[in-house]
Amino acid sequence: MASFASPPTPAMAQPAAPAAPPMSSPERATATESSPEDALSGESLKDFISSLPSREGWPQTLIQYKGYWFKPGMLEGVLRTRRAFLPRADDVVLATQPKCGTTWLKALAFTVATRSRHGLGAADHPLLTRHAQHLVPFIEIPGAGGGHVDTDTLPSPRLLATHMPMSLLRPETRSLGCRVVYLCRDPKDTLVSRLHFENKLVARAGGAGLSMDDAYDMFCEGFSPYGPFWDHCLEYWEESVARPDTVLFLKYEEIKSDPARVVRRLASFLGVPLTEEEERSGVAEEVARMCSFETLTGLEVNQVGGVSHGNRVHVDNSVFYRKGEVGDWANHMSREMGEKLDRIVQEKLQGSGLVF
Ligand code: PAP
Repeated sequence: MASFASPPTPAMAQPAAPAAPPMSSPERATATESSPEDALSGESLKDFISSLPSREGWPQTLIQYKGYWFKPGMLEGVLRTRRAFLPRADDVVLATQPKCGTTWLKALAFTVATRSRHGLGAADHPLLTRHAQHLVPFIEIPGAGGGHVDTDTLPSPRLLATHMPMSLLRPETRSLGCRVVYLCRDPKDTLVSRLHFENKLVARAGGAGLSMDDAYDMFCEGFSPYGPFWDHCLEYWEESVARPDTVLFLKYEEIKSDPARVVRRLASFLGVPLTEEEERSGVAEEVARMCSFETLTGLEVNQVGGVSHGNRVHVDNSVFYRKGEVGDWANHMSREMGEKLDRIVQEKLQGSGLVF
């Protein structure tokens, strides 16, 4: 396999923000299939988004499309991706629901995949000078890579990221056999992380934050950005069971408990398994150390600066690093709340084999 490249340092982008409004009936996608709206662009795309169901509660109005809830700007990106993004057979897509460890997975996958080009001890290793979020561009959020990244111009094989549900990825993702690494996380910790993230963005814009109780109720209803939480996980889980060669399913908690083991699994899945020599010299442990919360939060690039998404949202680099722990939910919600959310998720996943 050819070596994965780093995306170029991009120029700043200005993604547009559509308005939110009225209701129509939701429709659920069952697989990566095409829809008539995939052909829409410009004003007709905005009109289409305006015709979808919307709901208030989170700092931004969320719009429902094919059973999932999106911030308006994100949905525009999703639909633009459905229309214009061209998958390639050797793409690797890192898929997550927000706050499940995207930054960590990007750091790990990038470091493993590019180690022949970027030596692990190198003083100029990209992980030391660029935010991990900017090393692997999102396909539906072009402005999140530290500026605009045109994924069409990246050389193959591409390492890409998405928060999109499996059913909304371009149909070719499956038909071409693109590899997908999915990372999920205990829903209680995901919710706590989401709440802190939202409130940091709101505080920076001078607004009032959301309470844990309100966020919790909405999350339990399946109403959260890119939610319902359980549907998102379930789609990728089922795909990983049906096609284990093309979908690798990981949990945040398993990386926490044995990061070097996950590094080995990632390397094999990406087609660049660790050699005996690399095993002897502790490459898996070194990658895990380089990508650890402690190492990354100690780097200046992850403490200062940020990315502006047009004039609406400014995202500080540091906002992607908070505690990086398993079980922090217990500091923010009662045991009863935790148990109730566990029950809801268990019920939704019943019979699938996926458990948290
Ligand atoms: P995104 O989906 O919006 O891109 P994402 O990286 O998934 O963000 O979420 C950030 C969470 O991952 C934070 O969790 P917390 O709020 O519970 O602390 C962040 O701390 C955690 N995180 C980021 N990098 C690492 C890392 N290297 N190791 C462990 N956790 C990490």
